[in-house]
Amino acid sequence: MASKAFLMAVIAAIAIVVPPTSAYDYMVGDDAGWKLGVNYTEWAKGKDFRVGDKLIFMYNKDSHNLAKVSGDDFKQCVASNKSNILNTGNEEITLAAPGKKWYICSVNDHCSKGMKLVITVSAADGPIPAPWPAAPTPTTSAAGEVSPLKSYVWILGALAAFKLFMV
Ligand SMILES: *[C@@H]1O[C@H](CO)[C@@H](O)[C@H](O)[C@H]1NC(C)=O
Ligand SMILES: *[C@@H]1O[C@H](CO)[C@@H](O)[C@H](O)[C@H]1NC(C)=O
Ligand SMILES: [Cu+2]
Repeated sequence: MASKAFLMAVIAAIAIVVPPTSAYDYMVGDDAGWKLGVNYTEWAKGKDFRVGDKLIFMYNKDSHNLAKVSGDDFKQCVASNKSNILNTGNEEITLAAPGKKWYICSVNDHCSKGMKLVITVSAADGPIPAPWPAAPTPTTSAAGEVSPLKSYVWILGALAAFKLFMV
């Protein structure tokens, strides 16, 4: 029973600590932005792209552009659909659907020199569904009354779990 109460306390603590998941903005290339000389495969490594997240491409628009391309175009480093070429110098692209996404700079041979990015987008994190779990029904004392001590112990457990979670 004690372990069940502890588990409930942990769940309660998680419900408090974990904020609703929110979309994340990725500055492509971090401080370097979108340019020659950055390894965007390395940059993308280990990142968990989700639907709703944003990719921000910052670049010198006189030297570069940004084209969303197909997997085939990506391999060949061409942007065959010219209407998918952007050139404002600051593109914010919201990842709208799961799957692979391919981006290149189609200026000269920049793509083959490394201005190319492929990412895999996963479904959005769902919101945390369960709010507060019901406190475990305190066992009644011999007198048939709820022991205030037991409620106190449960709160302490929740606080302890909270601290553990924060470490
Ligand atoms: C870029 O980084 C990836 C992953 O770390 C690596 O496999 C690849 O060889 C690098 N490319 C270049 C051109 O350095
Ligand atoms: C080119 O891209 C535009 C905009 O995304 C799209 O509407 C159009 O169908 C595409 N054309 C071809 C030939 O794929
Ligand atoms: Cu370029």
